[in-house]
Amino acid sequence: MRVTPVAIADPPLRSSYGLHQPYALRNILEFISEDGVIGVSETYGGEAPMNALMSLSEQIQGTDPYQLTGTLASMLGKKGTAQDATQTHLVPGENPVDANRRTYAAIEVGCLDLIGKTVGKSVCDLIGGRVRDRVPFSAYPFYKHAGGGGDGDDSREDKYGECLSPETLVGQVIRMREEYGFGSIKFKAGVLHPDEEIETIKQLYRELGPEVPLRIDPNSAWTVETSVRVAKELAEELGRGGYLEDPTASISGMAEVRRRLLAEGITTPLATNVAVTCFDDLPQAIKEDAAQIILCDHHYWGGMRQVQHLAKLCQTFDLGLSMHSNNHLGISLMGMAHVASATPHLTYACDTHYPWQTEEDEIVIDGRVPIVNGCVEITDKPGLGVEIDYDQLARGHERYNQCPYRKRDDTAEMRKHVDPKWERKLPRW
Ligand code: GKR
Ligand code: MG
Repeated sequence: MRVTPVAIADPPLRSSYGLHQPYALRNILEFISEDGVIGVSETYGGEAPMNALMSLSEQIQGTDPYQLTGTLASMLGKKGTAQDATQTHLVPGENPVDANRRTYAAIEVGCLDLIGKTVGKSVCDLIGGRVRDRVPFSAYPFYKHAGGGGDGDDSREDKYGECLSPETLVGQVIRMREEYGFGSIKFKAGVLHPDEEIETIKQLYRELGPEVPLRIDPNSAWTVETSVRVAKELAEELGRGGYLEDPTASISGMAEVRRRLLAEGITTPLATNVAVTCFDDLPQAIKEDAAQIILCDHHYWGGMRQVQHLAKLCQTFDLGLSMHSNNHLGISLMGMAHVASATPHLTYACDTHYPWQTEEDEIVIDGRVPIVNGCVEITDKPGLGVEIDYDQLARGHERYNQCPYRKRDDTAEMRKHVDPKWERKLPRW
């Protein structure tokens, strides 16, 4: 097993976590078989995930990738239920509760790619078979400061400019749709006053019409009161196949929002990747009707097959399923697309940060994975269908060595560039 940390330019995007650093971090894994076949995988970046993977290196040497579930399954067993350790107060990828599941997932995907490349089959066909050849993704607009990411001589073009108002956010979405053809929109909120964010959704709705589903995700920045108010004001706009994502913190907070909305006749579904992050969270969430859509992510739910188990549970309990994302490159995008392709009960387009990254940072041969008409196509290529471009990987690693970042810290970045006293306050409004 080889693990290579890379840094990829990332624009100054805002969320309730703060501000994105000029580089997002990823770890790229390679699993090399005795026959010299290489399976690849991509996961959260920086030092801690890399060390966690490297600590298993000896255990993995000589392991049969077909037996991986048995060999390393104990990593999935660790339970975590402490409320203060959920995703609410931590950036994704920094949650101790799912650390083992993240490590396991990265290994599982690499082994599946290795097996697929060895037997000449696509990963989606190894995990049950594709139910769709084109996987739909949604646009993921963010409020942002000016700049395209990267630092100094390594700065990237700023395609979208500063977007800190409803009008500029709408402009960003129009450009993204022109370039990628996205059929639905997930808007990252929790940054400006809720009235501005309501206005942003209203303007998007006016611009795009009722055929384009809209979602809004403030990452728990609102009180129950504000969440209810926003949902009421946006009942029409979010009600057309969209959803309200993690408006407030915790399973019980979400449940309270749901109760109050239903009492007022508002049925906009609530989605979550913050209040519910693992199987242990499901019993309470289902019992309290806290979320009607679960946002899966193979990177932290413990891999592709765990996502398929989650999908089955969602179907059983009449919950929708969609997919969450963090900054990523093409290997992760293909991982997401393959598991989505082999998951019948996926009821909404997945979200992806991919448009925020650039060709210059992509590490797969032939460059960026195309998103056409909002979809990623699953071909018949073996494994995940991508191979590493080693010159590009070396550049990404060099960038990692040169940049000062070793973990994601949106608060520190916010203090550096926007407000030296900034705190992540939940709820803020
Ligand atoms: O990239 O700032 C961000 C997002 O807020 C990300 O960290 C979240 O994980 O995409 C996310 C979500 O909550 O849906
Ligand atoms: Mg979210």
